[in-house]
Amino acid sequence: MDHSRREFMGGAGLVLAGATLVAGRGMASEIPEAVIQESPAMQPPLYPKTGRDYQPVVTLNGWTLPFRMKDGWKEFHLVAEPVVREIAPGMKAHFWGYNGQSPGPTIECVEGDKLRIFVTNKLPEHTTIHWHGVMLPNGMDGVGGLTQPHIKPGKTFVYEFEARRSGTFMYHPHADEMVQMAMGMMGSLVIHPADPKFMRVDRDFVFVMASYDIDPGSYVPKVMTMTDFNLWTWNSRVFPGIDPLVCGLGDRVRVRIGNLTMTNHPIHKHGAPFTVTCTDGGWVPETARIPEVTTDVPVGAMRAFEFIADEPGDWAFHCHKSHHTMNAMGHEVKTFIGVNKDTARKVIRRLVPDYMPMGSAGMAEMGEMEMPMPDNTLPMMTGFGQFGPMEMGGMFSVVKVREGIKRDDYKDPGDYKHPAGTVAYEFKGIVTEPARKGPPPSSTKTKMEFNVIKPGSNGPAKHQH
Ligand SMILES: [Cu+2]
Repeated sequence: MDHSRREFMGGAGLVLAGATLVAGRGMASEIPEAVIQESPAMQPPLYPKTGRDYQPVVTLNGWTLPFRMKDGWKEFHLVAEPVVREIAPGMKAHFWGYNGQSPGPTIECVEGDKLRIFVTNKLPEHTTIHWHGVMLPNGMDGVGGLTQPHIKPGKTFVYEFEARRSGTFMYHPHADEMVQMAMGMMGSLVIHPADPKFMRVDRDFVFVMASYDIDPGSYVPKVMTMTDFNLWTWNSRVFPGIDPLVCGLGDRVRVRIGNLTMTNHPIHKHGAPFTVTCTDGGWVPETARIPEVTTDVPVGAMRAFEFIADEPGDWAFHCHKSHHTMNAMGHEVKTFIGVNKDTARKVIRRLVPDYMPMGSAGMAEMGEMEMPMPDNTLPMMTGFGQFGPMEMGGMFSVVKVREGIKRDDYKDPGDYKHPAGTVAYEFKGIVTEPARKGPPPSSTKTKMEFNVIKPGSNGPAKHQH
């Protein structure tokens, strides 16, 4: 590998000539075909037809890049290019990505594989690819200016390295990095263990977390946003556009998560606890693993956790920062809890004629009604379950555990059919007033001026202070 690498990196921009040197074949076959994916639908796991055995991953709303074997090398072709990504039905974003989508396709290989990854730049500016967390020769690390010349628009570079260490990794540009990542350029890289039996699971899901700032009604992310993002995505999708994680009862399941947002995400799963088995640095020794229901994924980190899907149901799975399970429009909405809507409407409509005050009894009404919205905008709180509005958005999905799901079946099995007597229900008896010292807070006279609207009372509050 060392001498061929020297040939490849011998001259800036001469990588294609290098490829010819090694292969000695016609140009037509020098570069593997760049497979393009136009659909945001989850593609079935790609079982290896050649090379060593592994349990392939499933990329939420994504796909695995096919490779070809050539003279002992696994060859891939990534194309950095402008793409259109459906964030959820009803909203598309104009991103930069790889091979037709953002994030780019997942790259899968096995510990010990020799990888040759061709990267063609079809962006209007230069780029590179950094293989985040992967141990490789320094000159393959993809840091523009530091370890390689930038890949200019129209050029193709070649990265070559041996997959030395199994685990979950990511790839992203290390060139105009803030802009290119704000535009959606990233992907997952999974190196499977050399021993196909080591840590093998029945289902292995992977996604990267990314945040975007897209104004309601627009299509292109604001690339200079540093912290105040308004779309919190898994594989550049938000709820209800994120695939459910479909599991057969009793399956051993792994979920691999990479974080390329600018903040941490406490990832929480309802139902069976899980154990983080792999971090950025490698597999966690068994004695160091702790059972959890929430694990924090720091910025720039990868975590893989495992659980046994031993309880059927529709188990919520989400980031526990509650503003990360909402879509855009949340920031400008003021708090109206306790405000008299009629008074507020009259006052504000003098300035904004079609103003509609909301949220005087909480924001749940937003989950139920269809508000007029700009084109290409998702409701802040949305999604319907079998019992009503779910009032979610952003980083939210559902782990769907069912009996009798076939091995490679990832189709949404629909709503969970709860056994009789196992769903929370309304109490129909007589409810006594809670025992407390003194009158309830809503009827307490205070010096502060405010109107309280009691639940169920329409119009002006009865108590005017
Ligand atoms: Cu979060």
